[in-house]
Amino acid sequence: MKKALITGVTGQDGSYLAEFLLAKGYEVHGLKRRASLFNTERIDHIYQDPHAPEPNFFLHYGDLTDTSNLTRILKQVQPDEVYNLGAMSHVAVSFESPEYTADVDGVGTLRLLEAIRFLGMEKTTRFYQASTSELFGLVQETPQRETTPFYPRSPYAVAKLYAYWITINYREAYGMYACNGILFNHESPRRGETFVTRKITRALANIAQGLERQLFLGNMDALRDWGHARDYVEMQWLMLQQSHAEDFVIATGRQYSVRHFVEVAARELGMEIDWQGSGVNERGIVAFMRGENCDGVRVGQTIVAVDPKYFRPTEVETLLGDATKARERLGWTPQTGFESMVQEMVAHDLDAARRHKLLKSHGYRIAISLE
Ligand code: NDP
Ligand code: GDR
Repeated sequence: MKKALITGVTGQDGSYLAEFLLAKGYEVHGLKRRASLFNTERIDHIYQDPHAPEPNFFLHYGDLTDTSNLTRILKQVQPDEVYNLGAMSHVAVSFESPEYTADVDGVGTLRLLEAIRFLGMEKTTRFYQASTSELFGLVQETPQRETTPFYPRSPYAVAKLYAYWITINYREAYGMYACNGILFNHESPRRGETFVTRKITRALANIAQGLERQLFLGNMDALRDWGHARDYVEMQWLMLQQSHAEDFVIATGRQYSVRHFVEVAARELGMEIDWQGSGVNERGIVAFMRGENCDGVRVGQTIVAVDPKYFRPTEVETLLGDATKARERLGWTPQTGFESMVQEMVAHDLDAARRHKLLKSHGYRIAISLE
């Protein structure tokens, strides 16, 4: 039985990857952070009581800022594969906490690699680094592929640039099987609530059900290449199953604006949006509605508005990936298209909004943050 260690197992990708590896018969170990509230919601459905007979999913308290703890867990688990998905992953927040982001996302990767080497596991443990399309930043070529020059535009992207190169350096210096997956944005119903796609599907579902009035967004012209997280974790695994380590771009090859995402999600809920104004005065107004999914709004209601507080000091305006190498060498193609992904996210958040509405109607107070 192969053993895998996943940092960031409580995150979106970590939860899908853990499911995927368990289904492949792996023994899966995950690093989770201590928090004052439970932070395992995304993996509760696969949690196993360690006292159960023959458990194959284990959680270890740890943090990418703590070398001794990473070394101890690696020594104890002796994983065949390490997936480094843990990160302070929010681009906008990285401008608020740049030093912490560098420590976790940049130096954290070094800590893991160095612990593997220090323990003498560099020839037996394969390493996956969660690299990102944010490395391309101010894009130098379209579409972006493995050879496109990088131009990071945030403390997050700069920290990930360090992680990208230190992964390659350990591969070249010590012969480690270590590789970078340069993944473009990928989403799902498990996406963190403050990333733009989930923020939109969650807020529009709440608005449609009459639980909230308006969604405030930043740059609606930003263009992204959005795939489904479930498809992308399979590629993370595939990258570690090759005869030698290489880096791969993973993307759908299609891009849409944030505004278009709003339109598709609204339509899914039965609302057509009429855009009025531009820049910070831009408004999305309900032009037409149908069906019971949106009986909490009325025609003429402004449901989307721009709040400049969501603009970033330096923005990544456009990203579009070319995953030809992954298609040809890994035989990988994404299964879920853009529209089905939005549908799945909206259905999930509409269901949650209905449950909240029911609770509210029975006198329960519910807190909904639309940040
Ligand atoms: P999430 O934000 O959903 O998950 C991040 C995970 O990292 C969480 O489990 C989080 O723990 C954990 N984490 C945060 N800080 C630390 C720390 N100091 N020590 C240990 N663990 C920590 O991200 P995603 O699942 O979306 O992304 C996974 C990885 O892929 C990240 O590295 C991200 O930067 C990268 N990436 C993501 C893309 C995407 O579109 N989703 C695209 C390209 C790259 P907790 O739950 O306690 O907060
Ligand atoms: P991104 O994702 O920065 O691409 O990083 P995010 O969803 O945060 O932003 C995408 C684009 O939407 C614009 N935007 C807003 N973004 C947020 N979060 N909130 C808003 O209100 C809003 N309004 C407009 C942003 O300006 C941006 O242009 C994600 C993360 O998962 C990273 O960890 C990962 O590396 C990259 O994707 C690839």
